[in-house]
Amino acid sequence: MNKGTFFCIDAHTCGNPVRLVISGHPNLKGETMSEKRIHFLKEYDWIRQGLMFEPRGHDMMSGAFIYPPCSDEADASILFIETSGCLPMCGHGTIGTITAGLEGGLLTSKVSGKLIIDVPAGQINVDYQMTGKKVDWVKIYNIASYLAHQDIEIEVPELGKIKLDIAYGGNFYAIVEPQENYPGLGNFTPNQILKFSPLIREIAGKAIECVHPQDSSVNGLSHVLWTGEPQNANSSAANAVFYGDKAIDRSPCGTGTSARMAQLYTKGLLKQGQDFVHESIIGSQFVGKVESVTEIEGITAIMPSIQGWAQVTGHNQITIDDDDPYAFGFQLV
Ligand code: PYC
Repeated sequence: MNKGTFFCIDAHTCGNPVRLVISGHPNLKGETMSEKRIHFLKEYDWIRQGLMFEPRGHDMMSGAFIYPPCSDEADASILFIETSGCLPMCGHGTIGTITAGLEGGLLTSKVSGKLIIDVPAGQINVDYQMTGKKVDWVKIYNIASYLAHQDIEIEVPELGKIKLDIAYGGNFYAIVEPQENYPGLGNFTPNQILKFSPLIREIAGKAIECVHPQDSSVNGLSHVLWTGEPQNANSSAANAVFYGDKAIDRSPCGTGTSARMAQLYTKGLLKQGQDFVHESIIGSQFVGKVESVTEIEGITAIMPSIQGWAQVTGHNQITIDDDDPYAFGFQLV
């Protein structure tokens, strides 16, 4: 029996996939996107699994649904889906969704070049530029981001002692900078990132509690951000973000860039208003900036922006039929 047919626009943001689902939206209960996200996870997670996992998706697959706005001032809402669940916020996902949504005529703004979007982590403002029917770039004014924990020391099997910070940029990130047992991105292979990231996430996640002070449904250390020297002369820094079970972000990672800027700003290593050109593992770039400074429940936080681009790669009609033994996908972990 056919469980659902989903029309999708496939795109990538600076190299990382975004599958914008444009039909087959379940009716979600809740006043906010945070509540709707919980309802989706409880009742409709099969849709995420079917569209993100193999054989219809893959380890890096990430996507979104556009919903009507939850608040009077917003133009639309976004629900993010990916292999590990529904992220509260996803930067590359937003840039890809806005690009595909505008080019596909699914999003219209009240003010040209500007959008207000409700996401599970809160509300974001977006600027964009179009030439004809193509979106040139998208700039996200992300939610408040902050350095949550500093100088955590853990013992990682086969790697040894690792020191890390934990910062929030829409998801919680363990940030690993070059040190005695980590030589930096240039001398660490993708296989090493895939091997050691789940260990770091598990060990640090057990040792340190990560809960957003204003929304306890946003919790848990989910991502690991490895830093190093950039390849491009005009980049400020490089990073590789591990997410899900086997994924390394091919984009510079929007929430990761926000978390990294919060860490650097709080440590006095980045100034408000300064461009922070962040490079991914494949050399693609986002331009980040600390737009202003605020606080969350007494903790210093930044209001970051991230600018990047996306490209539509195709249109897809995906069916999920429960006659298929792999209707709801599988993962090789
Ligand atoms: O761009 O925020 C991001 C992101 C999160 C996971 C993968 N990309």
